[in-house]
Amino acid sequence: MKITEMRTIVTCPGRNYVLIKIVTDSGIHGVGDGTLNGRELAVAALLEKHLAPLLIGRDADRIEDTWQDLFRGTYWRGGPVLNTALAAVDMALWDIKGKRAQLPLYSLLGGKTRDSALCYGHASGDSFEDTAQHARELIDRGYRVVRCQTQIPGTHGTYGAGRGDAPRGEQLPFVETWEPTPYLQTIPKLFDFLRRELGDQVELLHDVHERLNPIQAARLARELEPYHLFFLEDPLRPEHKESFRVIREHSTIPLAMGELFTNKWECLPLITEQLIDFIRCDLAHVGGITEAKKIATLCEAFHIQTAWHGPPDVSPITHAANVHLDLALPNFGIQEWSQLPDPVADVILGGPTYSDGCLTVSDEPGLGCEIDEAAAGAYPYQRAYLPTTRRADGSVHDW
Ligand code: KDG
Ligand code: MG
Repeated sequence: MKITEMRTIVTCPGRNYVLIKIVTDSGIHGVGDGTLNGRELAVAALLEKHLAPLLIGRDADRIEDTWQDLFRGTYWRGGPVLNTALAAVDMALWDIKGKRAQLPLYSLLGGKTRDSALCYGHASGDSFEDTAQHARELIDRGYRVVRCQTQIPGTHGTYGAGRGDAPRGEQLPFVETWEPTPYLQTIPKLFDFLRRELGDQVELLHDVHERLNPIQAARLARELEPYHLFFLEDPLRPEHKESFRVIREHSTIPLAMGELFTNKWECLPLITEQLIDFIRCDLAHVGGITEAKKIATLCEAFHIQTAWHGPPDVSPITHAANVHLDLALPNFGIQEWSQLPDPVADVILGGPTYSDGCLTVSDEPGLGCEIDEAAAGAYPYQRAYLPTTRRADGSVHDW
């Protein structure tokens, strides 16, 4: 079964998405997601100008060989742009394989190890009460695990605090301000408040979004211990892998990390030294299903569970790939789940279904998603940047 065409579709049904369709001479086609938030067109150009010509005439069945060739064979390797494009191709080839076999992806991955995937939603607020109220709304809708973020007094824009999406700069990035001291003072008080308001039955977690240095992260982890978080997410920058030891030395809080990693080698020291408890790679940025499955297997050997990144800035195709893996993997932990803007369903058909705190996918062959290209054309790309962050003295900080 030879690849005859790869089409790249850039669309904005409320969010910018870079999608692909790989077409074969048998008439079967596959869909993939190559969305990299704020740098969408770099991936689109790579797919269209550089990768499409390399794919024409290839055997669509040879996923691993194609992965190795696009990762290593092209010499320039790794990083979010190259590996997001690779992920799109990888997903589309798995979709084709599933359609050819007439089997859903989870079945090709070894079959279900569970009937549904536990997921968590995001509660945000400008105050502790707002965050608690949002968490209550999610709990009422069946969520058993809730990520909680709140606005930090004295700062301007705080990651995850606003309801809905982060402010998106269309001309230039929106600049947030940030200081670690008020953050470190606020977050333990938030969880103290939330436990008193919400009780002990609901699982809570928090995303630091790589904003602390090692000793600050260790302090936060220790101070959050009484509130028994499901996990503390991304406490440190991805460059600081060895520094996770500092947090481990001071706390037993479960740690999650990985949405900025782009391949298995970047994850390795955290896995082999058991410095984390959950791996949170993004399937769309790590080279797709092929690489994520290998990362999960490495993690299984070190008693680490998966918690694949599931933000609103990747399309339902990646969310579907996440859940297919979740259903098949023995060491699945939890799945992040985000509500997508309504028009997304006009463009991408299929994707996971939420019910009672868990996600499932259909038994359709492959990923179970389709792209309506005519509908996509009605939602043209709109430039949008992620915010950036500066300290009170004007210096750059991690967003
Ligand atoms: O584009 C950036 C987002 O994907 C990221 O900020 C979301 O941290 C995130 C999360 O945990 O969902
Ligand atoms: Mg995160």
